[in-house]
Amino acid sequence: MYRISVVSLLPELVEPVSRVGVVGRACDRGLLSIEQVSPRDFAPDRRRTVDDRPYGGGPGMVLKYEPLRDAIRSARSRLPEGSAERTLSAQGRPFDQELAQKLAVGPGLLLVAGRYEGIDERIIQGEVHEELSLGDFVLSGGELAAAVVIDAVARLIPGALGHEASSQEDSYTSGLLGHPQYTRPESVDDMRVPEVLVEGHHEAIRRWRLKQALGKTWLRRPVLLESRILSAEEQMLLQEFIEEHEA
Ligand code: 9D3
Repeated sequence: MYRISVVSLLPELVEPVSRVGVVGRACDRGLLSIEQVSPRDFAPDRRRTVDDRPYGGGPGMVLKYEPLRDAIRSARSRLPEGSAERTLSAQGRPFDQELAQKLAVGPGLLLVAGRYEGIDERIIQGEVHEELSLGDFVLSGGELAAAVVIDAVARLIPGALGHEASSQEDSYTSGLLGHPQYTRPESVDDMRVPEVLVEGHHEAIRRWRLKQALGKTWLRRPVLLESRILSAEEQMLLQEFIEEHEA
């Protein structure tokens, strides 16, 4: 069983992912367990203080060292040896599918979500060294980012997607944006499903989908194509797409 522990001040924000959908089912099937630990339960004072004013001044508050350290150590003590550990912060290295795949190897994952202006830097120095970000936009805290990481990792745990689907994309579409999808009806509001999909020739469909995936990636995320070696067939399909696009 893959074990995840989340240290955060707002477990209510993370919890829904562990109850529904792919992640919820993985928990129900006993493939995954998700535990929540709050630094508030480790604050020694009557008011259960977890934040304080930043040294050097400035707006907002900073998550205090000791309650966060103790919550992290408590969570760590109940995770398997060799579990990965990450904090979620706007200053982190960008999270991507390659890291999701590494984390999914297991045996467990400790996620620390910040709040307010951030966490005391000594937590990163002394406890959880690696920081992850979801990208260049500002969230109010790390909890939703932790939920995103849990979703991306959990669906890669063997068995989590059930028998019907595979998390291992076909190798030839990995690193590309998805191709367009259609379902019934064949015609609606004067828009038709592309004929090639209706005709049902598997090889023609495979080529059409690959061409659309390459073309959409070229249009929207050209950098993704730079780090990918294109086969002769892919180069030809992309060339066709570009010519049709420019026409
Ligand atoms: C507006 C405050 N910012 C000043 C430059 C710093 C800042 C502090 C705390 C920005 C964001 C946050 C809270 N964000 C996260 O904890 C976070 C996050 C994010 O904001 N964007 C993308 N990924 C992540 S992961 C955690």
